[in-house]
Amino acid sequence: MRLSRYFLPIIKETPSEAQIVSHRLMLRAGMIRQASAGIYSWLPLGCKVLRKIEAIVHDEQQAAGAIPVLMPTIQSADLWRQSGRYDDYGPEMLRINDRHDREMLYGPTNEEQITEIAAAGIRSYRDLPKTLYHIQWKFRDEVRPRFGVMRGREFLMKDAYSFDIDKAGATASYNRMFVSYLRTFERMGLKAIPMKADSGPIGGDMTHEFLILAETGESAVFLDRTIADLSFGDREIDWDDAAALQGIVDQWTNGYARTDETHDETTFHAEVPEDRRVTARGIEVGHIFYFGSKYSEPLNAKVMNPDGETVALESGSYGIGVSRLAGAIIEASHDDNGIIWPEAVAPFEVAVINLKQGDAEADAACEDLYSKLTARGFDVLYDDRDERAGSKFATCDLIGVPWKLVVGPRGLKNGVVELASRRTGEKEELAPDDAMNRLADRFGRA
Ligand code: P5A
Repeated sequence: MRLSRYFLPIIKETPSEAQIVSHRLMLRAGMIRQASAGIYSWLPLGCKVLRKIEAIVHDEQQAAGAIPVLMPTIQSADLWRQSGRYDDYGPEMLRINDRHDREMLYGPTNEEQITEIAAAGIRSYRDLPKTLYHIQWKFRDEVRPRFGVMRGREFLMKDAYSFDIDKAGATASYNRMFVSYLRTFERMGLKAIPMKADSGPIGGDMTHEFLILAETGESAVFLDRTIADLSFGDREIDWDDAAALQGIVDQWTNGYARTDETHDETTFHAEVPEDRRVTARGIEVGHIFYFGSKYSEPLNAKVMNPDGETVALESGSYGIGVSRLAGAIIEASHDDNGIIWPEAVAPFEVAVINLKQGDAEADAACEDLYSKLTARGFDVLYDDRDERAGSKFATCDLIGVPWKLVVGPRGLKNGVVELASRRTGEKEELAPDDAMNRLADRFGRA
């Protein structure tokens, strides 16, 4: 993308309405624009990040065996009456009447909708297990929408739903999602720690929240440092090996890690030696639930088991805050100059910065780098504007591009360009081809 042709409405002054750094930076970097309280338009830069986050989520969901679907945002109130949640949900639910005065609602979640689909389409235990998911907008009329996309009213969620014949099967499905979340967040450059949580309006008795530690997080968290130090790495996974999956889940859940809703100070002190006790704040980026037949029973999602008995499906649901993640990643990764995107979700992977636009040699070298990097599969931002170098650097740092290739007449005389890392600030002078190869090695795009 040539910056001269892009739409990047950067704001110079710090927006006064934004209380936390991610909200300030998303507004300043021209990623989002508020449409009304808790509702945002995603401008090109923000939209690109959202799509990259979604792509990782899709990839990891499908790797774990979940099947993509797409359910509507508007749902019928009748379904929610059957589950009993129409009244339970309270004022957070946006209720709508259509022209025939039929009661509808803008979905805050989709347990009822998917259970109706399962009831119609799953006939026997032979059709199981199944996990279906989608990435779709939700609406919750939050009392205090705040912190930009972190607590919005309209927000993008990945929600998956599993269906099994019995509790053992449902536990295996739960564990599969648990492990898939460890991989998903790590791929985004995040450390998300699973914690014992409260199930709230979704229900059920087994539930974990995945939180990333950040001072601005809305939840107080209490954990054993050993859990924060775990990482998934590049272990091989056999998604059909229930025992192996259970082993991984145990590794993450055997130690103390709880949110304020389930925290118990006495147990915390008894289980965790003082030097390993961490009390911090966290941002909830995912939440998974096992709730058995809470929805399948009232919505009549029942099938025959191998013994010929009719039983209600065993279910769980699994959420990821896709739009919240854009803000959460910034909370976890920024400095005084702006955002520092992890490479996996960066809107642009490398910026080509022309120090002297209009200089024939510099222009030609930049064009060459831009087209070759693009051809090698890179997402490149070419700053071809007629601006001061300082202003180009400031923009590039604000929007968080992980790598800069700085091209100017002086370097070109010596046959070099400068490759600079946004994260470490390290700079290196290299021949243009070597700089491109260095990037290709790093991104695995040889
Ligand atoms: C799980 C999937 C559910 O709704 N039903 C379907 C279950 N869980 S949840 O915890 O309520 O939400 C899942 C994730 O969505 C994000 N989230 C939000 N993001 C932005 N603004 C909000 N107002 C908001 N509410 C929830 C969180 O990341 C949460 O973990």
